[in-house]
Amino acid sequence: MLTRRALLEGAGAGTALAATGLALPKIDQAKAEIAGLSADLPSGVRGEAAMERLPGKQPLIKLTYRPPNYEAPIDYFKTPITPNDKFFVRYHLSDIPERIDIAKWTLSVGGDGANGSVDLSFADLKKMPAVEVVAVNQCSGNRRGLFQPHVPGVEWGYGAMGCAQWKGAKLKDILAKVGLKADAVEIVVDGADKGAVDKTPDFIKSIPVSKAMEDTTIVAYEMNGAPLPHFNGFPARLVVPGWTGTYWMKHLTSIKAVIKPFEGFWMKAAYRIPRDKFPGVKFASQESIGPNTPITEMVVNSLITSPSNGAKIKGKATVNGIAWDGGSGIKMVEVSGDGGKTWQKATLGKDLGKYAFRPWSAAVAVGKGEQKIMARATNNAGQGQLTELIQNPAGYHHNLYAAVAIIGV
Ligand SMILES: Nc1nc2c(c(=O)[nH]1)N[C@H]1C(S)=C(S)[C@@H](COP(=O)(O)O)O[C@H]1N2
Ligand SMILES: [Mo]
Repeated sequence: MLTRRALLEGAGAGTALAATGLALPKIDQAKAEIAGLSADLPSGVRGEAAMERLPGKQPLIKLTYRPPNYEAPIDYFKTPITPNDKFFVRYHLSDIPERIDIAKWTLSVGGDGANGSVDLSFADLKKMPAVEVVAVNQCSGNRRGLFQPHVPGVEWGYGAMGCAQWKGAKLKDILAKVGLKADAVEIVVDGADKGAVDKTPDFIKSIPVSKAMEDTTIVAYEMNGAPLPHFNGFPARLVVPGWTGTYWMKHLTSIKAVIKPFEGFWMKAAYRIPRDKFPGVKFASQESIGPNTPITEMVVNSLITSPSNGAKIKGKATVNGIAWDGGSGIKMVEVSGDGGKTWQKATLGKDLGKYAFRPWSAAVAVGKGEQKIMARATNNAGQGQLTELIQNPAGYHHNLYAAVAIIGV
């Protein structure tokens, strides 16, 4: 359980008040803009949100405290690798582990789709051949708060995402320790957090065997060269490059191969999208257990990291940002300085791999008065961002063109 004491330990001077549970100071519009909180979010959300420090973290935008849901301000995306202490935090269940003793931690591997079972210690995991992959972890509901009309759920702005270099053991090597049966269809993963107290069903997820067998699907114990931060899944989490964050189980405790589609609440009832409305690989075994289909790969997207909303610019704006997708890689980013009337190609920055944030920059001419600077990315599969949202009940896959309003002087 995340206690007030734990929060206080990590609270910086300016945030101690919030951590005591006393009335939170309301942040005003100007401050919210600096924090990178979108002006498009519902006013209720904007009023409640506050910059707050979790233990071991820089200030993040708190959307809910229990369970902890904290997103990164836009400023934190100025580098294509998100530092560990600036990485967003998302939990579904209030009863999250406080500290995990790696000497006692075990990862149980088995299930009716496996030929046997084994308990791995943290040392066992670290002894296995290690793989490294740079990959974006983005919540399916990132930007949900920008959906019009509004949909229920955590009203995220732009920052429920981050990109890190993950290091760990291949899931397929772990599964090879027990051996998969020929009729195994999914790999089910569970973490140490629980929902018993508030009656929320335990957070358990599954991925298809085909995704589990990819060389970059790993049980990670390192993030950007350091142990995983507590709130990002210490001591080990699943990393599923290309797929939205929901499958990236934190505080991993069990891996089970199963011969029937897993029907837990978080597979059957949540994290689903209408069939055939979005691109992305199909999660075939799950399609038999509902009218809709599980969300899988991220859609192509971009974010303008500078200039920020309201900046005053004379003549020419240097526009910087990042682009990403579900793993085909970014082919092109275009930028407009005139609200989408004309577009020019941005220069792509360093390629850290097909699952990573791709930095880009462009210099565009801007006129006088309020101007809209926009960006749109295209991936190697030829998919682009949208000008109109594909409506879906849970507000997933928001990938409208990126835009900031600046003042030409
Ligand atoms: N144990 C556990 N793992 C979890 C979750 C959770 O609630 N509990 N949420 C998932 C979701 S929906 C997302 S978006 C990512 C967020 O990862 P982060 O908190 O490290 O940023 O964790 C995933 N793994
Ligand atoms: Mo998520």
